[in-house]
Amino acid sequence: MTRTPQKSDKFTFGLWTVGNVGRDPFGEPTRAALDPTYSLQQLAERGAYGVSLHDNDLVPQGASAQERDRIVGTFKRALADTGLKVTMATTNLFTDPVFKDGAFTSADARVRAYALQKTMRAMDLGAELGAEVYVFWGGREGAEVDAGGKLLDALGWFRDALNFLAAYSESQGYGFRFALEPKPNEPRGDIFLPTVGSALGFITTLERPELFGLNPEFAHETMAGLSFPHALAQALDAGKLFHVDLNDQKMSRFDQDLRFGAENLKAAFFTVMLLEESGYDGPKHFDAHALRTEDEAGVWAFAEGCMKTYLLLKEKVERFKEDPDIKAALEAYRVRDERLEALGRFSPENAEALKAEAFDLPALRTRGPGLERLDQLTVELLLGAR
Ligand code: GLT
Ligand code: MN
Ligand code: MN
Repeated sequence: MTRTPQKSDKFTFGLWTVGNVGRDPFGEPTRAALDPTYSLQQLAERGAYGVSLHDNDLVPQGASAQERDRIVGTFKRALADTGLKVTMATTNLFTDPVFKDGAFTSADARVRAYALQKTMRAMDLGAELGAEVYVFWGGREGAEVDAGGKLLDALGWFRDALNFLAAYSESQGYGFRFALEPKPNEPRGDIFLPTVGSALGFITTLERPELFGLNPEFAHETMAGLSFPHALAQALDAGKLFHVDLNDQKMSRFDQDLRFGAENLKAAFFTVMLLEESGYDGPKHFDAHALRTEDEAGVWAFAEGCMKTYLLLKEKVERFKEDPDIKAALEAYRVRDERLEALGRFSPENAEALKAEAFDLPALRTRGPGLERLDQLTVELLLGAR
C-alpha cells in the first residue's frame, strides 16, 4: 500500500478550498487568490484526481459571454494538460446579496426565478466540463426569524425548484446525479433540511427521487452535535451516497472546515472504514481549507495532509481487519444464533415459536460485550502501538 496519492484514490478538492483566501466575518483575506489553472497544476502534481467548482469559482459574476468562453477555454486546456477531471459542479447561490433571504426558498418570486436561471447556466457549465454529480448546498435557504410565516411554502418552493432542475438536466441529456448537502446553520441562523436524515426524507417527496442523493459533510453533522459516521451509514444504507465532503470540525462551533482528520481522528477512521468497505466508488472530496494563519505553503501542506491522512487511515483499516486480537474481540462481540435468527424471518409459525421462546435473561443482562477492550485496541492501533 502506498502513502502517495494515486489517481485511483479519486481525491478531489473544490476550487474554493485551496483557493480560500482566509476571509472571516471579522477579518480581511490573509492570502492572495489563486488562479484556477494554477490550482489545477498544483493539485495534479500532488496526485489529486480532480476538482469541483461553483460557477463563480471559475467565471466571475457578471462576465460577458465572450469573457466566459475565453475563461472556460483556458480552463479546459489546463484540464487536458494536467489530466484532472471536473467531478462535481454546483451553483453559488449564497455570495450575491440578492440571495440574502434565500434562493430557491426566497419569499420573492423574482429571486426564485433568478436562482433557477443561474443554476441552469451553471449546469450548462458543469456539463460542458464533464461533471457527473451536481450539488445543492442550500446555504442561504433558511431563516433567522420565522415571522415571515413561510416554513411550509419554503419546502414547497424548494421541491418545485429541484423538480424543475432535474427535468431541465434530463431534457438536455446531461445525466446529472443530484446530491443535496445538508448543514444545520451558518450562514443562516437555521438552514432548511439541516441533517442527512432530513434530506433523505425530503428526497422521497420529489418527482424523480432516483436522481437525488446526498453529499454529506463531516463538519456539518458534527456542528449539529451528531456523528458523521452514523449519518454516512444512513446515506449508504439508503443507496444515496452520491458524493462526500471530507473535512473536520469541533462540535458545536462555527463552521471551521478543518483539514480531514485534524480533530476527530476516531470518527475519521470509521469514516474511511465505511467508505472503503461499502464499495463507495465516487470522489473523495475534501471540502476544507488551510487555517487563516497560513500562507500558500500552508495551503499545499493542508491539501497534502488531507490525502495523506486518508491513506494512513486506510492502512489502519486494513490492519484493523487483520489484527488477531481485534478479530477475536469482534467475533466475541457478535453473538450468532442461527435458530433464533431464522425465527426472525416472519411466518405465522415463526411468530408463534418466537412468542413461546424462553430466554435466559439473567445471562443476557450480565454479559459484557467487551467494547472497552475493543475500543482500547482501536486506540492502540491508531496510536501505532499495534
Ligand atoms: C461552501 C460550503 C460547503 C459547500 C460548498 C458547495 S460551498 O464553502 O461551506 O460546505 O459544500 O456549495
Ligand atoms: Mn462546510
Ligand atoms: Mn461542503
